[in-house]
Amino acid sequence: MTLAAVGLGANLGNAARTLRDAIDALDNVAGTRLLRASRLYRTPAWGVTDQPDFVNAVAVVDTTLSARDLLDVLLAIERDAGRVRIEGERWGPRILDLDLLLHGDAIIDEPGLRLPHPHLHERAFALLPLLEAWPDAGIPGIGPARECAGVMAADGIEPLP
Ligand code: PH2
Ligand code: MG
Ligand code: MG
Repeated sequence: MTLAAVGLGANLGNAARTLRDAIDALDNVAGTRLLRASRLYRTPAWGVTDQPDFVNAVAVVDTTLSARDLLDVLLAIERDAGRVRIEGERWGPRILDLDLLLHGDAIIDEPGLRLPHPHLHERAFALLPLLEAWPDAGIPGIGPARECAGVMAADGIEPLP
């Protein structure tokens, strides 16, 4: 079994509802058990800032799936939620985004699969919920997630009521 962290995000449609449903879907994946989920957070858009706020969360699972197989499952859950990928589009608004943030201590750089997630250590919207669900999380090749979050502004990030 491997501990993996999944980042959830959405800023189109009923984002909170979509994230809750996606967390349920993760718990129903064969060979995968939901261990913990963070609260849902409202977060200002990062990267491309001219778009609606996001709702973000992190789920921690225990899984027998390889990183690649888990990624394929995440993409299928995104599609089921109505996500349509637009060619060349980066960091734009989305109905549901599921990112594999960590898969055990894997360091992988393959087409479509980079672990740890290449932006995890610089994104408060991912680090804060990760630390809530998994306070001791480590980012392979980088260090404790807590240390990354400690040096980062978290302006405007707040848990949903
Ligand atoms: N996802 C992005 C780009 N920017 N900003 C926030 N706050 N939350 C996200 O999930 C997010 C983002 C691309 O995946
Ligand atoms: Mg993403
Ligand atoms: Mg993604």
